Amino acid sequence: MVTLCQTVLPRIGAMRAFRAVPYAVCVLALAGAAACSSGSLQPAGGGGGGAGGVSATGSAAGSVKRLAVTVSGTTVTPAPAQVDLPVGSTLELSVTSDHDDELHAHGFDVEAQLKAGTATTLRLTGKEPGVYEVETHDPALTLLTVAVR
Ligand SMILES: [Cu+2]
Repeated sequence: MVTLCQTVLPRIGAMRAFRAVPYAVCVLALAGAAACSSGSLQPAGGGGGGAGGVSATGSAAGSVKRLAVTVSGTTVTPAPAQVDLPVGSTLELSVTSDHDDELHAHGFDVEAQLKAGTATTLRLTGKEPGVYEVETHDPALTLLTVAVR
């Protein structure tokens, strides 16, 4: 019996661990969906990198970065990524959607109405260090995250 226990128990343990994985993914997804009211969150996938298409003028604090994002249905172009923004610098974000929507920059407390086909520009100046989401509400999409450092 001792041999049986020794061989069976680890297998059960392994199965439980395996079954726990979809749960963990689900909880993360829920946490992401609820992020709207939380104000800030940790970056999803490691630091570094900026969104494709970000251009910067000047250097470090006081500079202006520009980023144009297009929303088509539920597709965000360029794909959502993290943009680093030094404290005191400004991100000039231009968003064009194919439908009316609400644009919300967490942490900056900036909201704007998106009109289908018309570019809306937000100027986000980094003040409090943190990682903030910029999203739409209808449907709820994350356009990018801004890491103020
Ligand atoms: Cu929001």
